[in-house]
Amino acid sequence: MCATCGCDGQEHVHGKRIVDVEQDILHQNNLLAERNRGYFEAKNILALNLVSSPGSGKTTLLERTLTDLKGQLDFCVIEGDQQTTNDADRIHATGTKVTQINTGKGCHLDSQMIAHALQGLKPKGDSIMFIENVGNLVCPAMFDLGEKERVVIISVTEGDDKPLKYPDMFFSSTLCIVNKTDLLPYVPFSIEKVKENALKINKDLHIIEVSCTNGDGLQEWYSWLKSKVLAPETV
Ligand SMILES: Nc1nc2c(ncn2[C@@H]2O[C@H](COP(=O)(O)OP(=O)(O)OP(=O)(O)O)[C@@H](O)[C@H]2O)c(=O)[nH]1
Ligand SMILES: [Mg+2]
Repeated sequence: MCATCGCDGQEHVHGKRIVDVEQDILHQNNLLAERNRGYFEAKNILALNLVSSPGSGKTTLLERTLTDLKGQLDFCVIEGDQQTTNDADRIHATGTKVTQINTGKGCHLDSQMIAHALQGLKPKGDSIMFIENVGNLVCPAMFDLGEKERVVIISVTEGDDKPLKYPDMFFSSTLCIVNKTDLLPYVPFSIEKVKENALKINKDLHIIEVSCTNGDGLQEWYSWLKSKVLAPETV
């Protein structure tokens, strides 16, 4: 028996079964993602899928946003991690409705997990739903959750070459947040280079530089958010 894919060695087509299974999983995921998207559209919920490597600052950005915009916009959050409720606890402390999904061995959220979480969360209409994905710059790129837009976060400690090394994530996102700019004096990271690399992958990518620690750039992120849900004259 073939040790790679388990076939009987007759008419061996290396990797074919793996590709078939992967296509099937993604097809099922995409079908349910469309249902989630319909749910969000019907309730006028702006669903944003936050993706990044572990530790880029997704939860910190959410903590700041939910605190600073409290009373101006309605939010709820789905947190995705392999283990722990740490991030959900941090979001809960801001007074925001949140649910945690633990993926166990899984390295990404999928649309079925979101559909299930929505049943318990029951988000309000006319609101913003943040989905914090599992920290991982690879697998979450393949899984549509039904979000309206994907927001990729990269922090300055990760290296300015990351858009070139993990292109799918930067290609499939509409906004890129470059976080931890307060650390720029201490790390060899070029803002110009990361922008150049990101735009090579996705020429339409909008890029905002922020520091969740000292607050630099957060107003631009808040304006971006408001521009998505409020009438232009009120932003
Ligand atoms: N210096 C600095 N540190 C930051 C900034 N934003 C976040 N951090 C720190 O970075 C670490 C990771 O932040 P998290 O918000 O937990 O990152 P995350 O992307 O949610 O991590 P995972 O959920 O594990 O993928 C924490 O120690 C934060 O305090 C920033 O703008 N500047
Ligand atoms: Mg987090």
